[in-house]
Amino acid sequence: MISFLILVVFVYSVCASKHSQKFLDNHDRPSNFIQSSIYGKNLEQNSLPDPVTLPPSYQSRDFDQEDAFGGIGTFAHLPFTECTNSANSGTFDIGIVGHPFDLGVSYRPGARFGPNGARQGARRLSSVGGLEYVTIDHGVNPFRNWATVTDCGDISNTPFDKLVAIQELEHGMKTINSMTPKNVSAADAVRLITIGGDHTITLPILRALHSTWGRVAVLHFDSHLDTWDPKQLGGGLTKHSEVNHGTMLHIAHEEGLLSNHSNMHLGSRCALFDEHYDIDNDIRCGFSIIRARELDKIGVDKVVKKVLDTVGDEYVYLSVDIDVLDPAFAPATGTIEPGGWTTRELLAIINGLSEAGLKIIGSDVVEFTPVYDNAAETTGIVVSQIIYEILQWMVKVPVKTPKA
Ligand SMILES: *[C@@H]1O[C@H](CO)[C@@H](O)[C@H](O)[C@H]1NC(C)=O
Ligand SMILES: *[C@@H]1O[C@H](CO)[C@@H](O)[C@H](O)[C@H]1NC(C)=O
Ligand SMILES: [Mn+2]
Repeated sequence: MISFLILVVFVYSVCASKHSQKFLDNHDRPSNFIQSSIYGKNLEQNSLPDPVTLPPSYQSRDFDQEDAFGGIGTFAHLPFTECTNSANSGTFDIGIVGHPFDLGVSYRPGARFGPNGARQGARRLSSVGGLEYVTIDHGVNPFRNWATVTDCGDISNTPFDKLVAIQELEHGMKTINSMTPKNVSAADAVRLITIGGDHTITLPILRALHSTWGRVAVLHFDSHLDTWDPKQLGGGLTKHSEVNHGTMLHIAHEEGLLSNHSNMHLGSRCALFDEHYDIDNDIRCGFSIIRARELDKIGVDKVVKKVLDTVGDEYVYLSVDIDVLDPAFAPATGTIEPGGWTTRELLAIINGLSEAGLKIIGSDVVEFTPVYDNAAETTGIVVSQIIYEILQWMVKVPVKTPKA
């Protein structure tokens, strides 16, 4: 085989040198590869088009942050704002905030890289010219409506101590939450969409938002309940072990952060540790449940109606654990449960809640763990699309605080 290859190379080089000799003899030396190739033989010398002179709008695009391949990788190419800096108060209405934290997981780790994974998944979204300029479903460009939307970057937190990290996240969220919105005629508080991070982060977020909004109805899209008694899930050992991504809603209830009766789990399909205790405790925490399998029987509209009937005009905090989706649609997560909703179903339910005008005051999308994603970035793109849908909701429904 090798000697055959050597022979081929030898014959080829002899022929090639003969050819170039011929060109030289004819004073017809090829000046580029195309002319010397067999395809170039038939090309008229003057048939190639002149280089195009770029119009001025293109010449100024050297560093176009809004271009799909320009600038630096913020969420949907949004401008970056240091949202914790009081000098930036009054410059934005809605912020996308990353929480790179995963010290609270019980199974696969790595969600601390979720915020940047979601930004990668959001490259195709853009405020101008991108795929989502105005969608056929919304007819609104949420990046160019009454609200100024920005990427706040990630909140620093230590990877060495879970409880300290949670305090850092709460402090960061409180600081951003205290900023004055830009469009004060539409809203009297900024609103934030947080990218996790494991689900523990919902606890510091709810703590940070409480002084602004009071008790909120949590709409919790998740395959699991996450109201587990800390004594049961990881608890009884140290304080550190009690605060984790399966207990944070229990703790939020104990701290008086949740609505008394209007919280809901949507898409549940988990195993229970104790059938009776877990459900009783969940009801005590103010939750009702729409299981994943109920959707097939009652449909999207009935799910939306049940939520409206439960929540009424209470303030809504939306928490989306990406494991609410079937692993076919979102494989890259920590605690996978087969048998979940499709992306279309989830987006349609969120859209239904938005159309109904539910008062959304904040949101998170959590448990995206990029290291388990595939080459097609399936999960990262889905996470970015869910955030886009939530953004549509926040733009559609401006909300005033109880003080207003
Ligand atoms: C502020 O928001 C209102 C809608 O609530 C809108 O009518 C108005 O144009 C916005 N102002 C600016 C400067 O975008
Ligand atoms: C919710 O429960 C708390 C504690 O029992 C109580 O103080 C509060 O008044 C209740 N809120 C409403 C709106 O019922
Ligand atoms: Mn969860």
